[in-house]
Amino acid sequence: MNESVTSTRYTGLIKNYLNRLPIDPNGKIISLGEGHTPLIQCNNINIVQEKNIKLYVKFEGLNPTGSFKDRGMTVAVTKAVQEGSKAIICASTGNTSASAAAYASRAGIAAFVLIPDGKIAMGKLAQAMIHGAVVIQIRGNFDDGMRLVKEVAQHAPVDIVNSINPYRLQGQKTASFEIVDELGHAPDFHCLPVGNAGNITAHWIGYTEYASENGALQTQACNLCAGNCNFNHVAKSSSRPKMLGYQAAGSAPFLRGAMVDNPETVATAIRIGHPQSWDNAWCVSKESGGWFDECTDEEILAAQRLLANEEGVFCEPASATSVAGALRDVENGKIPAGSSVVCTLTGHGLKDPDTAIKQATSKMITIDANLDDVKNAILSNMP
Ligand code: AN7
Repeated sequence: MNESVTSTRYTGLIKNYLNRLPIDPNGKIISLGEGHTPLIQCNNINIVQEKNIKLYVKFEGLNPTGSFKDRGMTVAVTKAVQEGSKAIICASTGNTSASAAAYASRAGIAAFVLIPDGKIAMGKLAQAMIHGAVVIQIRGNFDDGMRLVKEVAQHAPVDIVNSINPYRLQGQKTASFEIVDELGHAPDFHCLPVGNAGNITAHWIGYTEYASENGALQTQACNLCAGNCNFNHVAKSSSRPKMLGYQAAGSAPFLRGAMVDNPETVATAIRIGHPQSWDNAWCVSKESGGWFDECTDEEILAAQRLLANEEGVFCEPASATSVAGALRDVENGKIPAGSSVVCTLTGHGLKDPDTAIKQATSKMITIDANLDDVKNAILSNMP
């Protein structure tokens, strides 16, 4: 066995960013190889070309369980296991439960997940069930579940792995590291869909950590060559982006300036009215010079279709909120021409096949099984 081959194998974000995470490297690390997701430049969207925008999507749907939650879960579950925990618990709109279930099974501990009855996408439910979590459906929404999880954790030996667990945010901050490592600098704008606002907080922690270490706006040349090599030097000239948080119009407490009691949206992942990181997110928005805005369900679904049709990227509806908002703000000039923009695509489109099929523009054609009919189907549908 060639040792140099095995030692460079990517084995997850804890190993990759060990010196930046509060994890004991000598203890057991629970990883599924999360992180290291592609940053895809969008080349085919008209308005982006017209305004000379560099638009990148960070496709977090390519994490092991199909969402960004895995970044936080590897750190939270590793920490829980190293401290002797035997069970974790979360409330979830779907993705956290899928991730918690997978990492708990990997760790050999129990997972309890509280989900809103009938309001999570089918793929996410399948994940929680196949990984052997105890799935507790509640007649209520995410916010009810979150309240109950906080209460029950005081009465039962379970560790909460929602983003109120600080280790979750520590893991999720690594997405910012990857972006800066890859681009060589922070983007001008970073756009995220916002639910509990844990992820926008985590990204800001990451950008700030890199920028403060290297001195924001200070250029630090590579000390091995003239600075034009292909290595990923850490934050050579990293400042920090303006952070833009987009919510679904029916679940937009940051826009209302107050909690929303009965949130609704087709983007069930962000059907959240009482964000857990309320204060953090306001600080991020103000400190970065960014803003919050909202997108209608129609805008969200249109952005999901656009990415799928024009760029070959299939994300779930909640994730498309970042692109829906970004494109609108490119159009109206709030994001100036020439800017570099990263949109986080938080989850994979396969999570929610029902919504995708319902709104897909290409229709199925059913024909008899003969050559003429197939030929006809092709010739009458050529572009
Ligand atoms: C695809 O799974 O809250 O603002 O319980 O699944 O950090 O909450 C999911 C959130 C965006 C919002 N996109 O992130 C859960 C849950 C997707 C998500 C968000 C979620 P935060």
